[in-house]
Amino acid sequence: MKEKILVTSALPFVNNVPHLGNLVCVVSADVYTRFLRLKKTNVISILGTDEHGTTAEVKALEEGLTPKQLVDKYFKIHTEIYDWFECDYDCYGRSSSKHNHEIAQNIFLKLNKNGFIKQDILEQVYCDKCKKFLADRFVGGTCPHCNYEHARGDQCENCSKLLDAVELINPKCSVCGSKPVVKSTEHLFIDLPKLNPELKKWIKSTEKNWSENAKTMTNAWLKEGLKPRCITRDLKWGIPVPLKGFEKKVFYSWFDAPIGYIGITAECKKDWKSWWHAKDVKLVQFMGKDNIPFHTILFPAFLIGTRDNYTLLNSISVNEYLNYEGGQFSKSRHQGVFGSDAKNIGIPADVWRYYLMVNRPEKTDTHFVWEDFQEKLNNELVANIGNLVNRTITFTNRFFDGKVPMLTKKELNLEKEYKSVEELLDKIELKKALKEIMNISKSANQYFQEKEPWRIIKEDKEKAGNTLANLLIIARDLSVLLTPYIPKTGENIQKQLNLKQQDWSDLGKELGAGQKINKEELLFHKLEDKDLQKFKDEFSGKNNSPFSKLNLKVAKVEDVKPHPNGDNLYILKIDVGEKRQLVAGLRPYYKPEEIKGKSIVVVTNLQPAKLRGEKSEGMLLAAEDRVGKVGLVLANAKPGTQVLVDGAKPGKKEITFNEFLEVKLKAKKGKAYFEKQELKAGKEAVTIDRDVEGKIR
Ligand code: B3M
Ligand code: ZN
Repeated sequence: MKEKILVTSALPFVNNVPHLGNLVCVVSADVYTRFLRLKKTNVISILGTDEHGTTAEVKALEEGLTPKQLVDKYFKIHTEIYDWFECDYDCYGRSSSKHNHEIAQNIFLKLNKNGFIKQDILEQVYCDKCKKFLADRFVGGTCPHCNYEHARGDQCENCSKLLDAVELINPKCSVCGSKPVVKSTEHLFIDLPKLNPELKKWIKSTEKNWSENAKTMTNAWLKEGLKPRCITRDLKWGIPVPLKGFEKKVFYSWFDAPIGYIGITAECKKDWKSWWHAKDVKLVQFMGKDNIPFHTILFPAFLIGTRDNYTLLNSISVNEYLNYEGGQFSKSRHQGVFGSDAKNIGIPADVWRYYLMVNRPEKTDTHFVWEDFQEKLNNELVANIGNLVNRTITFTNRFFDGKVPMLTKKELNLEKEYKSVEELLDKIELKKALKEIMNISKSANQYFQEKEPWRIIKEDKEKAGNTLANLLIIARDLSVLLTPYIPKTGENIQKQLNLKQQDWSDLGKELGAGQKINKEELLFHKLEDKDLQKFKDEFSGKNNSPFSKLNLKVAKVEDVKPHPNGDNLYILKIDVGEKRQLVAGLRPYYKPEEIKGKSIVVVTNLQPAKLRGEKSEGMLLAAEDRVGKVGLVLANAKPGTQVLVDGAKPGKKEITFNEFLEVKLKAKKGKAYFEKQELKAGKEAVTIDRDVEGKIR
């Protein structure tokens, strides 16, 4: 029976925009799946988003959205990014789907019926002001071991001791700053000690297929001794627990997230059970190193405990971290390239994919470095692959009328090299395999140089033709070998060769002499130094806070009158260093005389708009609290004064309203802030003219 392979990529949290580091795992699983498809393997791949958990709730609070609105917003962003990165998954879905609700609840009920669920009291930190239990990362305080004042509920980054949030001295809610209390509540636990013997036996049977870091980390957890692990949470957003007395609780996101692989398969495949309840299926899982124990201990424990013969992990590929230019990726500091940035930079997805794989953090963390990125693009993609294919196609078009010349002697026999690439890919050695493929292309370039067809053509056309016939075969072979990594390039080479889709079995085969090929086309373009510098600056995170997208200025309100076609709208005439007109929805909150003569703050680089027929050249800033009270942002400075935060520069580009919304401004205690920085007009902080705390927009 032909082997069936089930490939999963860890499901990214869907409360942020994924950066290049987050894409390593997603692209790796896609590369491996594409390779298996080229070999006609019976394979399906699973990707999707991890949608529950405290982070989603807190991020939703920050963005003034419900958790559902938040995950819907970011699910769309993630989907667009994975599509753009050519990630072609067979099953793509969400851990919040109804399929996953049903399957997770079913697995829980089986675990409970089989005696692997225990009840116990859990002391948790509760915030009366936020009216919620706080997950570890949302509690801060002083570490009881080393007195470090900024320890988090789960770990002290100073002495790296694992903590329990209730141990913290002077604990503080990281959401609202107030002092939380400790509350005891009943929770449900998976009885890992009871499953330990079967787990250990299963791990012994399969860990030979695991990466070193997966074995090390799993055995460390086993050595420490498995304890019952809580799988319920006092949250509203999540999969409800189907057990009397626990209906108000939801599952811990690490319970329903790995089950999400099954839920997503069920969302997309009617025959999902033939993949997840099957002995003939090999499950290959890709993830970042921080996800290992959840995949090698927790998830298998859930499945083993059901006694339902679920498919268990067979081999695991774990990547270390990709960092950025010696630092971290940071959205708020606009440091590093995020998926949405890569889409807009104008460099094709294949180039990003190539860089992520040739620089894949397999044994240690690696860094994205712009100079290195430029070197890989210019000296490997352009100068090696691009150059070989371009001169082979161009030469054939120019000297052989675009027809494949006669092959009189096969001079490039690379079967051994192809076998080695296949073995490496079968072992998921993606980086090594890619380097071997690039060496094959290098040796073909050397063959081109040695054979000198441009000279030989003058004296022996047949001999030059044979050289080209050999090279055309290599160009096709490279298109197959590279397709898993840079699929659009593979497709393009086959288009230039005028070939239907090729697969692994075509490697080394002759091309029909006389077969017409197509016009040559450049595969890649160099990254020039000036662009390199521009990108380095743009994503450096220095003087580049997202705040610098905005161009805020002080404006004096010279006239206010009701908008003829908008009950809530005023038309304002302002002096912002130049005369402008604004339309503002302030009528429910202010009388005209309360605005006229005031110095307000205006977003001057917002795309101009027409509101009910009246032009609006910018937008004034006002704070709004959770009960809808509104307060104008005011400045004590002359019209045209820039309003900035320390270290930021005024934005030059015109921005959309959505881009403005990405810069989170808020009003607190009568002042305006971006992150923790005060907005200032000149030296003086701007103020909020009423007692309003909340988002500014
Ligand atoms: N979302 C952690 C992460 O994004 C988690 C993976 C779940 S895989 C089931 O790194
Ligand atoms: Zn709080």
